[in-house]
Amino acid sequence: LRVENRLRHALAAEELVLHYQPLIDARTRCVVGVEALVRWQPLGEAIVSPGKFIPVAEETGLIVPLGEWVLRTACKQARAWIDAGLPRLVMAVNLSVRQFQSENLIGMVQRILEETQLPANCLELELTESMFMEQVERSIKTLNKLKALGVNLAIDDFGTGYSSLIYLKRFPIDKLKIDQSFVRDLADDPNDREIAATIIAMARGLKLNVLAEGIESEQQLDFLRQHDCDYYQGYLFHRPVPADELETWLRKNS
Ligand code: G
Ligand code: G
Ligand code: MN
Ligand code: NA
Repeated sequence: LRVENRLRHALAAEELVLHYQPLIDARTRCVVGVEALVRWQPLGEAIVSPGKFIPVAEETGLIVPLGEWVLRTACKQARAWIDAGLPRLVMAVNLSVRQFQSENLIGMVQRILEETQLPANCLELELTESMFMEQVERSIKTLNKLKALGVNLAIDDFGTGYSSLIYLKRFPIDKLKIDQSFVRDLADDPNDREIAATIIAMARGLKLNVLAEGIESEQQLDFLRQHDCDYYQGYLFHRPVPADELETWLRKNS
């Protein structure tokens, strides 16, 4: 309860900030998008990672206003970068289970796109496999409605869920994000190499884009390049940073 109240206060007191991490096109090595990652910075205290407070927000339902704040802030930022003349980027935003199952999701996304005047194809929503398990038919309807708005859909943490691969065939998905747990030991774990290579080949066969998360070393990158992964993300390229810092870097590097 204490965390819940502090989090409620954080939302009102504007203690939440978004950091942005570049998504890199493997062929051109250019930044083609960013992932928005929420951070909580209580006044005078250290940053709290979302791994600690997103689960609390989920349990208490606070994720709904918090998630709306994240989506609006990210879309506003993407619009501001377009207006500032920077190359067009895709803004990737994580959704939580409760947000995905909310009756108001489609309306909220539509309203925020209108409000911020962000073209729908500049928004990518990151979903996880666990969101689809319970109600497959309902999930497909929701995803179709999101696609009808024109937004992109990515499966985050791919390979870690209790997945049935059926959704790859039936769901209107654009991209798979290979979970960082498979990327971490690519240099020396033959199983991870096999899994990563298989996901990339499968994505290719299904005409889905594929991104590898958590790339930290040249060795990991070499392997992913050899296997023709489409997009890269990780500390090797850039850490998640505040908007102004990213903007400075984009001006220098694009
Ligand atoms: O940035 P970091 O690695 O600390 O993020 C930890 C977890 O929090 C990741 O699983 C990430 O997807 C999740 N996360 C970060 N920002 C958001 C957000 O805005 N909404 C939701 N639902 N999850 C987020
Ligand atoms: O669940 P999701 O994939 O959204 O979470 C992404 C998380 O991974 C973010 O919290 C981000 O800070 C973290 N992250 C991004 N790049 C790297 C990396 O290269 N190494 C590690 N260890 N974490 C990373
Ligand atoms: Mn993500
Ligand atoms: Na992930």
